[in-house]
Amino acid sequence: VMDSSPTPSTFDFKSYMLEKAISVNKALDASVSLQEPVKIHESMRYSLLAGGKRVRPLLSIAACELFGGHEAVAMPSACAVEMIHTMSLMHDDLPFMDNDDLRRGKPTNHKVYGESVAVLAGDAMLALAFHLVATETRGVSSDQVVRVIVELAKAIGAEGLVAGQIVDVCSEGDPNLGLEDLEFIHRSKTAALLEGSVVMGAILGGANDEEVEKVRKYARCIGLLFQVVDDILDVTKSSKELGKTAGKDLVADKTTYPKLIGIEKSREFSDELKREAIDQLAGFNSDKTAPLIAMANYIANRDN
Ligand code: GRG
Repeated sequence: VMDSSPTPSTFDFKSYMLEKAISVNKALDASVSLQEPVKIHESMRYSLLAGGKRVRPLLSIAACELFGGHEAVAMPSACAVEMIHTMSLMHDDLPFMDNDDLRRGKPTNHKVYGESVAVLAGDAMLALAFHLVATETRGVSSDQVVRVIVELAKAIGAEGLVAGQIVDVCSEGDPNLGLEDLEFIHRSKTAALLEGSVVMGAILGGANDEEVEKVRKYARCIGLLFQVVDDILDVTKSSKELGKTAGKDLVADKTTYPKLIGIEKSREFSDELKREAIDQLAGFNSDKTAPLIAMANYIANRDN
């Protein structure tokens, strides 16, 4: 049996991620069975179990464990945030949104099941996420469960994911898109659900209000960091791959951090965000902050 309270010096993030991803995948598999109507459940399972790094569930579990909660307490919420993430990708991939044929190395949901099924499977997954949190969360007060549901709703709706997507969609090709707009899109599209994931886990772990706000700030920083690094990789990858591939990111003239402030300033900004994220964890039990610190480093240093 592995010790679930790692110390920073001995902490092996890769094994931790792998171990958690396995239990998350098991729980996700169990959360959608192949029942009638088979078509919709098949489509849901196709995208939900197609792989993915499981960053959001891992954040929920790690935040819960930071405050002494057990993995099992956070598991329904961990599955819920992955369901929301997956359904947002399914909808984003549709022809009238981002129009992608491939996702997580496989044909996109609508390519396999058709557009109507992909829309409905996404809708069903959105509902299932809330159902799971409300019915399967054990060992905490109903007040905590309600607060978790509030966080999840906030992260998704017109002040979260949807806000980011609508501004992104409406500003496509706008040459006047500025730094503030770009930051709004990233904070809403990407950081909001990462924030929700961490905060939900913290609430379930028993964090008090002050502690919740600290990890919220941590999550906001790594959320924006995720996107700034993505933008930087876009440039470095594009220049490496130029000539080899005609990938759409190379063609599309989208606004990025390097385009607005240059690559050097973008790198400085990402260093700053990483530092600010890790600073938020300074007051907590250093045995237990290792996974969240490692996650910030992982997001900052990833190379694809
Ligand atoms: C949520 C109701 C509702 C509607 C969706 C379409 C839409 C509104 C939002 C799209 C948001 C979007 C595409 C955000 C990008 C998120 C992002 C950072 C994706 C990459 O995440 P990773 O790297 O991917 O964690 P894996 O595949 O590893 O899970």
